[in-house]
Amino acid sequence: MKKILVTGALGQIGSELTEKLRSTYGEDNVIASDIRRPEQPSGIFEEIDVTKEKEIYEISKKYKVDTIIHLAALLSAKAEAFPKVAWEINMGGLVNALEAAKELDLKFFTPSSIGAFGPSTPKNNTPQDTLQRPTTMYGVNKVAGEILCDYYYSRFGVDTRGVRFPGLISYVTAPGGGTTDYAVEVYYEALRSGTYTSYIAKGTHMDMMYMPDALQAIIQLMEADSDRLKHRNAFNITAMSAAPEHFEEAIRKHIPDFTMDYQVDPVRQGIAESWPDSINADAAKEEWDFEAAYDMDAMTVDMLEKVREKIKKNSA
Ligand code: VAH
Repeated sequence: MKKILVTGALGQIGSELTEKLRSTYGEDNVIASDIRRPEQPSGIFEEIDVTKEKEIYEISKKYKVDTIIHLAALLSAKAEAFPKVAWEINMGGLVNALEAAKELDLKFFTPSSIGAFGPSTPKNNTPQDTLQRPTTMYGVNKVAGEILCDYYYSRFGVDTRGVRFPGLISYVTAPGGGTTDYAVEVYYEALRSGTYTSYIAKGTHMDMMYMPDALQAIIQLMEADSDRLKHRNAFNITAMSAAPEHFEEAIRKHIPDFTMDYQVDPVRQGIAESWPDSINADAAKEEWDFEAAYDMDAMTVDMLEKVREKIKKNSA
């Protein structure tokens, strides 16, 4: 990768990935884009509506990028609330991005998710290759997206690559409209009020990962030797399988009086229960040497420190 266009650059992943890519590949080699211009863009920024057919193509051509990292999407809970809008953005946007990559011969990354699995998928140690019959619009978008990216690889030779992200925990930009957002909120509330009411029930396991590992995974996969890849779209990756009480336990090691209670949101609980409890990530290790660096305790130390700083600066 030398010159990269990031769509969805203002989102939870995009905001941190853009900075990481700029420090890795050079400030002027990363073009950030999103549906709206931020007040103070931190570098080259272009407004792109990914549902408009030619906008990704035009900007990719204007800056002569060699890679598109396509992150613009609605997450699971918002997609369940607005399924048709989700289809237009998540699938319409993806086709437009893939067409630009095909026309301009660009490398291509877009994330899938553990949401690409459904209730009939093996729940524990979910295999890389298995039954995928998701029961959410987000999951339908993700599994369709995986197959579409494989099609653009096999039919048109586009170098498409992707990972199935678990729930991502970060402190820079809050996630919006996800099922796993509780795993971010809990750190803020632990520091602000000392208590958190989880909308996901005790004992509900989902795979999770700290954002630094997610960013490393994207760069490592995109730089991996293409000949080693037996899979492309998309690799299972994970750092931990966790339920709300595991966050409570880890936070209590630093804030002993922290308490968690539960007020389950049936919609997001239903989505969570349709996903795996734990996934098998052997293929990512075997084919491009990926291993997460942060476990629950290491993530919690860093998250509490960073969120404390944000609250102190009153920017949280
Ligand atoms: C969501 N954070 O909750 C996303 C992610 C696995 C979860 O796809 O929708």
